[in-house]
Amino acid sequence: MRSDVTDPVNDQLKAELLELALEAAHRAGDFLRDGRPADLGVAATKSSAVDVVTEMDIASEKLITGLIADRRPDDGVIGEEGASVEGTSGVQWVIDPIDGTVNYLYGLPSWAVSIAARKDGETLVGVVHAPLRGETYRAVLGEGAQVNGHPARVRPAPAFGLALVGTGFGYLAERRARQAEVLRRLVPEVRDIRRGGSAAIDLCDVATGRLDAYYERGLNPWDYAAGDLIAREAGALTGGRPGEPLSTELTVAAPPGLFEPLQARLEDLGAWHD
Ligand code: LIP
Repeated sequence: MRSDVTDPVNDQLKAELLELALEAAHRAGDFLRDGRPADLGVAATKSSAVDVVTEMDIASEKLITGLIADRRPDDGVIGEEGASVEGTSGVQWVIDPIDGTVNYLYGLPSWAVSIAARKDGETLVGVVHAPLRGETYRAVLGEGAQVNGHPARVRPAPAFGLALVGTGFGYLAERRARQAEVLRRLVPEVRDIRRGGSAAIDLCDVATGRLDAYYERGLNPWDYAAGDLIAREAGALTGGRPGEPLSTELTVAAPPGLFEPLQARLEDLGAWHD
């Protein structure tokens, strides 16, 4: 169904999914903000010694998935900390209970709860809640993007050399070395680089014009699912390599006019491979 065609059933579903995503994100965000232990430590590691999980990541995902199971028991779920439910409704929730975990561990403010709902593989609803920013970003497919209830729009594309570009680095040292090499070539060609530590927030910063562009290799669906929709509904183009959708291989987001040259330059620099 084209997103610009009115479909009362789909509209009702999108409204229900948005309401649940907002409630879950705010409840998890309040828990994470107010309940962060002063002595928070690393509960476990994943792909490397610096790919960390805290007790709060696990508890946040449990809170979110419990609410979804209670309200929509037939939906599927995937979450960064292991949530995996097949579901039968065709709706799948994609959850990052803390995007920016290392920031959260260190007490830095740039972290968020990221929740997306997909139907038959298409993202219908995305919510990114950043408690320490006091901001909640949301989008519904075909209905625009908002930050704290106000319309979110990308900044008009600047010349390539005036672009403020966000990026990030993976948890494996070999990949970080390769990403630094790409960055070494790119940084003299743009205004400047920002590395915030949360892909979801970086994508929302593109959506609100706080970044001109963002790219990163190695993200997982839970990192980008909600922020991708928010950025697109705010006027950005998103993708991976030329002609490809965004993926773990490469995520690129920017307004038209900047997206194309940045995507081409990243292709030239081999930003899509280790
Ligand atoms: C993080 C991403 C960030 C990336 C980090 C990490 P996490 O997700 O949001 O953009 O650079 O390496 O993957 O692990 O905090 O959910």
